[in-house]
Amino acid sequence: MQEFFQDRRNQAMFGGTVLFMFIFPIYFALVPSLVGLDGAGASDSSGTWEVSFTEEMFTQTENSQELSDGETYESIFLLTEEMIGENRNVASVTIEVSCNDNDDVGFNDGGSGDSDLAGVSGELQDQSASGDCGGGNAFSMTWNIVEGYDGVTYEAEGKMSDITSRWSDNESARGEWYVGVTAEVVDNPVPIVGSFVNSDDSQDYDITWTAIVFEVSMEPVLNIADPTTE
Ligand SMILES: [Ca+2]
Ligand SMILES: [Ca+2]
Repeated sequence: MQEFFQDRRNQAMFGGTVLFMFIFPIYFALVPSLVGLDGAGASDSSGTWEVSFTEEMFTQTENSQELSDGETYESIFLLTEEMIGENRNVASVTIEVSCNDNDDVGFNDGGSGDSDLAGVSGELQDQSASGDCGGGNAFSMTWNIVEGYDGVTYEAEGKMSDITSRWSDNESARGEWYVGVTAEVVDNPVPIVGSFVNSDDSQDYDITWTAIVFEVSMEPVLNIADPTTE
């Protein structure tokens, strides 16, 4: 061992090795924070960001079958944590109800809906709506979970964590969405010319649930001065 250290070249090598043993761990510990890749650094990075959204739409369609006047069809839409995913948020949930009253003369049937969100997380307000069976939408209800969400890419200045929380659904909208669809059936007293059948005692309703789920992405905007304009 003594002979080893008497050689100046070996001493230098040993010194270099010891130096790198210290420098490398320090270097690799520093690099992530220098380029903003470590956890805390990334979520708190300030700067100018291009904020964009990737959407997924979940839909559920069903038909109530024929309902008599005053009868209620119970429509349930399940929005689970598994569907939403860890890094995604719920933008909105919509129910659309349409009906086409072609059983008698004129579109005189209608329908109404009442929600019950007792099985849904968050502080969401129940809604009621109603409308006529003209063939199109009789009525619809929309719950905007993240206010102001439109899915449009924009630029923002600030911390990543602030932008992320701006678009958070705060874990709401998960669970069992319920709307009772109640039929209003009207038998038109005016007979159909040339027909013996003119009795309307039922109506069916097409129901479509739509949930929009999104993920936020942020890309740094590099403000490099354009040399040609100077
Ligand atoms: Ca009718
Ligand atoms: Ca009808």
